[in-house]
Formats: sequence, C-alpha cells, structure tokens
Amino acid sequence: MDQHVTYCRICEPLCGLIATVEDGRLLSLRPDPDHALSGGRACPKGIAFTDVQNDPDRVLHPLRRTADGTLERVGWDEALDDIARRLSEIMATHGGGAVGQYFGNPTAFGYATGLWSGLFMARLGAHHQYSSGSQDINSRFVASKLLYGAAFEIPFPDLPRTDFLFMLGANPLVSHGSAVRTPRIKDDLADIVRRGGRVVVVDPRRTETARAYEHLPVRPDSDAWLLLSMLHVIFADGLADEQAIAEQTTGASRLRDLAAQFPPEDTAERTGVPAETLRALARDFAAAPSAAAYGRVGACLGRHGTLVSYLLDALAIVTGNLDRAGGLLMPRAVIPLEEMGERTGRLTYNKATSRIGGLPDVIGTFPAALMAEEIQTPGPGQMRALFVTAGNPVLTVPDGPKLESALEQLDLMVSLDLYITETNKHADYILPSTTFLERHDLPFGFAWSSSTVFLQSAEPVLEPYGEARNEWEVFDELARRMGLAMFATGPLQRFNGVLAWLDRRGIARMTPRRLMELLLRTGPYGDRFGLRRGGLNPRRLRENPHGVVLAERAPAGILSEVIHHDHGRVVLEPEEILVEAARLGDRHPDDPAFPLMMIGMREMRSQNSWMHNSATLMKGDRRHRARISPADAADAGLATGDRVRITSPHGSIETHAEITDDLQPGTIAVPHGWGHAGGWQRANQAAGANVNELVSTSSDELERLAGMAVLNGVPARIEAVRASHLGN
Ligand SMILES: Nc1nc2c(c(=O)[nH]1)N[C@H]1C(S)=C(S)[C@@H](COP(=O)(O)OP(=O)(O)OC[C@H]3O[C@@H](n4cnc5c(=O)[nH]c(N)nc54)[C@H](O)[C@@H]3O)O[C@H]1N2
Ligand SMILES: Nc1nc2c(c(=O)[nH]1)N[C@H]1C(S)=C(S)[C@@H](COP(=O)(O)OP(=O)(O)OC[C@H]3O[C@@H](n4cnc5c(=O)[nH]c(N)nc54)[C@H](O)[C@@H]3O)O[C@H]1N2
Ligand code: SF4
Ligand SMILES: [Mo]
Repeated sequence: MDQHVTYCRICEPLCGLIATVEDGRLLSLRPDPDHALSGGRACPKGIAFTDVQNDPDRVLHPLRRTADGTLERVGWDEALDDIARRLSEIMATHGGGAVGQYFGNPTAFGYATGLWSGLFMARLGAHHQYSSGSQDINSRFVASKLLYGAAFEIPFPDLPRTDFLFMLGANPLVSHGSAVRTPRIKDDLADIVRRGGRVVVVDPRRTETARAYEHLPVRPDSDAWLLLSMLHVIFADGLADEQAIAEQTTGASRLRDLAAQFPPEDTAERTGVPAETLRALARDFAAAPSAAAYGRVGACLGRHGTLVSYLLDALAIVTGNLDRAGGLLMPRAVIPLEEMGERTGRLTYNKATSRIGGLPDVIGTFPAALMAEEIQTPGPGQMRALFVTAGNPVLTVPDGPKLESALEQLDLMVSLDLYITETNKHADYILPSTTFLERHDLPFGFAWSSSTVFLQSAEPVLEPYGEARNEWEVFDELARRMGLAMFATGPLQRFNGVLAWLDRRGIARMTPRRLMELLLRTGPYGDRFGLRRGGLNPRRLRENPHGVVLAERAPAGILSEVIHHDHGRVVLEPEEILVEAARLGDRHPDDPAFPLMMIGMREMRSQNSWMHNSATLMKGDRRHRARISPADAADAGLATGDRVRITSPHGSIETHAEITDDLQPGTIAVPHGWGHAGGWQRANQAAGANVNELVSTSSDELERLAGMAVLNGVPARIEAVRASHLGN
C-alpha cells in the first residue's frame, strides 16, 4: 500500500488529501494533517471522491453513438480520426464560426484543459464559447473589469484580520467558500467573533452560516437597493473615508449622487429590512476599524448581478477598506496566467456580441442560456459542432429540455467527461477523461484569493483507469490530425516564437505543464531560472509535497500594481453601471399568479450535478427537496415529505416538500443539479427534478451587463400534488 500526498480539486479550498493506493487502485482518501492551509480538514465530498474514482458507472473507454442511438465502444484512434475529419468538413463548409465549446465548472480546477481547449478553439476560429460562468460568476468578472480593468482581480476578504465581515449571498459553512480560498473557513469566521468582531449574513434563507452568526433576512433579488441605501447613509452621515476615495478612485461624486436617491426609508419595503436596522448596519460597517464586504452566488445570480457585485466593492472602497489589512485584499497571482491573459488582451469584455440577443462577451464567452437558440436558429454563424468539456448544461443551464432537443440537431457533438450525463447522452462521442487523481496540477485562479500566499503542486497518484486520457491531450491530438499549430494565436502569443522554435526542433514538446512551470519561474515568486535565490521552481515544489507557504499574510497596498486602467485608479463611475442603476425603478409589477420567489441553495453532500452517484454521499435515502416556509406550506396544504408542484411563468416541476422556518413566507429554496437521467444509476434512482426547467432562456430575461442567467428570485407558485399522482 502506498500513501500519496495530493490535494482535492472538487471545489475552491483545494484541501490537502492523502491517497492510499494499492496495485494501481485507490483504496481511500483522508485529510492531510500536514497541509499548511487545511491542516487535517476535508469535507464529505472530498473523502467520497473515492466513490467517483472507482465508480463502476464511470466511462473508461471512448463511446460512439450508433445509428440507432445506442452507445458503443470505439478505439481512441478511430474516434479522434473521425472527429477530426468531421470537424474539418464543418470548417470547410461553414467556417470556424460554426464550432463551439461549453466548458463546465471542473475545468477551473486544472490548468491544462482550459489552456489547451482554449488554444484549440482559437485556432479553429471557433466563436461559440460558453461556460458555467454565465450561471455562476461572470457578473463578478464584469464588475472587476469595469472597476479595476482586470476581470480576475476579485478582491477577497482578509478573514484573519478583519473586524467586520459583511457577507451577502454566500453560505461558506456549506460551500466552503468561493472566490476566497480558505479551507478552514469555519475557524476563520469563528475567530472573527472571538476577536470581538462581527459577521453579518445577508440572505433570504437562515442558512447554516446565517444561523451561526448575525442573520439579516432580505427579500430575494433586492440587494442592489439594500447596498445603495447603505451607501446613502455612509455618504449622508459623513462616514465616507474621503482620503481613501481621493487617493484610490475616480468618479466618486457620481456614485454619491446615485446613492442619494436611495434613502433606506424608500427601499425598506422592497428589501424587507427596516430603515433603522439598515442605518445601524451602515454606520457599524463604516465605523469598524476594518471591514470587508463579500458576496458570491447569491450576489451574482439575480436580475442585477453585475451591479450588486460592483456595489459590494464600492461599500468597501468608500469606507477605506480596499487593499488594506482586515478589509478587501487584491489577489496577486503566484502563477500569473490570468495576468498574462489580461496583458495580451484575451480577457475581453464586450468586444463581441452574441448572434442571438446581442449580449456582450465576458472573457470571450457568451451566455450559455443562448446555446439552444444558437443551434436552432439558421443563418451565418449557426452553431453546428459542440464540445462539452467537464460540464452538464442540461441540468445546470436554464431550460434543459430545450437544450436537449437542440443538441440533437448538431452535426457533431463531442463530450469529455467521467460519466454518461443528461447532456452527453446526446453526443456523437463521449471521450473518457482522467480524474484529478490521475493528472498533474498546479493551482491557479482563485487559489490566490487567500490571506496566506501558498502553492502546492500535485503529481498524479494513479495511472489513468481504463483508457481515460487527459483532456489537453485530446485537443492536442485533434490539432495534430487537423494540421494545426497550437501557438499561432491565443493567450500565449507572447511566447509564440520561443514555443514554436522549441516545438519545431523537438527539443521540448510544448505541454501545458511546461508552460505553467515557465510562468511559475518567471512570476513574482519564481526563481527566474536561478537569477533569484530561494525563488520557486518545480523541484522545490516536488520536495515539498504538502505545499510551500510563500507569505504568511497576503500583501496590502498593491492596488496600483494590479489595476489595469491606465490612470491606475478604481473607476467608480462606469457608464454601464450607472445606466443599469438608472433602470432599477422599471421592474415589472409582481404577477399575482406567481406570489412566491424561488432561490437556489447548496447542500453539503452535493456538488452541482455530478456527485449524486456516490453511495457515501447518498446514504440515508437522500432526496431532492424544495424548502418551504410554514405559512406558504399551510396555504398550499403541504407537509414535509409531500409531493409539491412548483410552477413559474416558464415551466413546472414536481419534487418533495420540506417545511422549514429557515425561510420567510414568500420565498422558497430549491437546490439545482437533480432530476437525473444519465448513465449514473444511483443518481437516476434518486429522482427529483431539474429546477432550471423553471427558468427561461429568452435573451431579454438575462441580466444585461454580463448575460447572467437569472436563477435567484424566480417568480413561482406551489401546489400539493394529489395522492393519485404519488410515486417517485
Ligand atoms: N438553479 C441553479 N443553477 C445553477 C446554480 C445555482 O446556484 N442554481 N449554480 C451554477 C454554478 S455556480 C455552477 S458552477 C454550475 C455548474 O455547471 P456545470 O459545470 O455545467 O455542471 P456540473 O454539475 O459541475 O458538471 C460537471 C461535469 O464534469 C464532469 N467532471 C467532473 N470532473 C471532471 C474532470 O476532471 N474532467 C472531466 N472531463 N469531467 C469532469 C462531471 O461528471 C459532470 O458531468 O451550475 C450552475 N447552475
Ligand atoms: N457542498 C457544496 N459545496 C459547493 C458546491 C456544491 O454544489 N455543494 N458548489 C460549488 C460552487 S460551483 C460554487 S460557485 C460555490 C458557491 O458558494 P456560495 O455562494 O457560498 O454557495 P451558495 O450555497 O449557493 O450560497 C448562496 C447563498 O445566496 C443566497 N441567496 C439566494 N438569493 C439571494 C438574494 O437574492 N440575495 C442574497 N443576499 N442572497 C441570496 C442563498 O440563500 C444561499 O445561501 O460553492 C461551491 N461549493
Ligand atoms: S471543501 Fe471538500 S470538496 Fe472542497 S476542496 Fe475541500 S475536501 Fe474537496
Ligand atoms: Mo459555481
């Protein structure tokens, strides 16, 4: 039996794990007690990943769809030859604009897939790029692009030093934190209070986090009004930090004028927060020695997600809490991949617009909600070929059934996944991918949103099971077969000459790993190939498998270094934001046919749509349940365990009811990622419903600035399903 040090790549904390391996099989995973950040902690999902790794339902050989619609095993070479041939044909007839990709959430936890699929798509001139981001975080990217000129500069709360954490639309005791990396977030939050500080949780539901701290219940999708009123009080009461505003920003006066229009007395009815409560909160936030404003999915998925993300930062900025210990810190990457993307102009916003709906691109991607229509609408630029890489949009994007019928119209659909999913069961090819235990990784992205600067690399701890392959090698192979050089365009253009030269001479086949190591060594903590003593290099990482702490505390005072606007200041008056704010008034009156508002939620033992096949996580007859307040349940004649039908203006689903006073009357909460009908047998048995069937894909119902799907604050009504309909 061998023990291997590695780290989990299911969600953002990247907790340290120890894998026990025997004869090339994974026996178990346990928390790594020697990991500097997670120090012996891991959540149930990380431990249960053994079930995924060894899942008998996992796809371990390439599969091809036959004429009668069934899937049959096929060899890699045959599959890749045919895909390359069919792609070339589509390109010859329709051009690269007909090719697309949807990449899902797991691609964010490994560097190679995103890099190589991105290069490949750029070489094809593929225009149709989509991702889970338009159901998750693109609004936050746009807010950062407008404020700081850099999409990935998402300020994160300095949890170990803050006196006041204002948390809006996040539930880190279950999610373990997003856009802030801290595997022991439970301890971090408890420490704030222990130091005499406060944690205030703004959420329509009394969540696990809200329960543990101060809960401020709000009406769904009212955060823009709440935040504008807080700013109103701060400016009106002379609590703004004028020196910080003068030093760090431009355009504060326009924000001041805007906030002046939102006195708390005027917004109380909409937010559900009494004016006096809000005034006290605003004053306390401004008066705290240090304060951080933090929001995640609940801030991003409403009708005004970009505006809300902007306002959260604005709150910290005008109180002098940006780029300062105990406030919000700016991430500085150890491996400056995004920095390079930004410098080479690849991390675009609104440089192109979608064919359907004319919505702006966010980092070169368009709203995934538009995919179905982009496939179904004839004309130049119609999408005819689609790669789905580590994603399950049929369950995670609005209106899965519509997407399913659209997928059937594609000339070519290829999926890289671990399973047969609700999405890729429509594919022509399913290509089996390696799990994170079967590949090398260096963290990037949100790994830098951490109050401790830390880096760990992970060697594969297992040989790929069956015929599974790394995703990047699939794209590399396709490029070779199609006679394309990966480096002619793309985010790595700067290195083109060197890379092409090395590659041509066969000195070094350029691989994603070589590239990352190059960036690491030339980055801010790198050894500059020996020029900087004690700097990071791959050897040092190998010799320290539990990781290397590069700084106990992330730096403050780096704003001018990380801002990409020419004048080096935060832009507080982006035109897009001001226009959006001016529209806050013109929301349609509530429709009495849909008296409730539905929001989403996450559960400890789910990971979006893809861990419901794990025996460990599904123990105890777990089911999909809609959370309903006692008053709304009484109105509908519902008790816990009853079947409930939820209807929105767009659709209708049936699931089980759970009555809970965590919710106030008028709001229901329903998790996403259920309603399985794929190759995962246990997940299929769990039944439940796909909540995103309640959401429309119509382009004019998407959030305007980032094209976000509006998944929170969905109008709804509920009714009991009569006994004659009982069943699963
Ligand atoms: N209503 C509602 N909808 C939501 C949300 C919500 O809050 N409410 N949340 C949204 C959010 S935040 C997100 S991130 C999205 C997620 O949206 P998606 O990324 O589309 O969905 P996942 O369920 O994460 O599916 C990931 C897929 O990748 C596969 N996979 C896992 N690991 C690997 C790997 O290493 N390689 C490969 N090739 N495949 C792998 C899994 O089998 C699974 O099929 O859902 C969004 N949808
Ligand atoms: N166990 C588990 N962990 C996960 C995941 C998982 O599926 N399961 N998914 C991972 C992913 S992909 C992500 S992106 C992160 C997300 O991480 P978080 O954002 O921390 O997770 P959520 O539980 O979605 O928290 C969002 C909160 O917003 C609240 N909310 C909904 N609507 C509104 C609103 O209008 N206003 C306000 N103020 N709040 C609102 C919800 O009630 C919910 O408590 O979690 C990651 N971690
Ligand atoms: S919180 Fe759980 S799933 Fe997320 S990285 Fe840590 S162990 Fe993995
Ligand atoms: Mo996400």
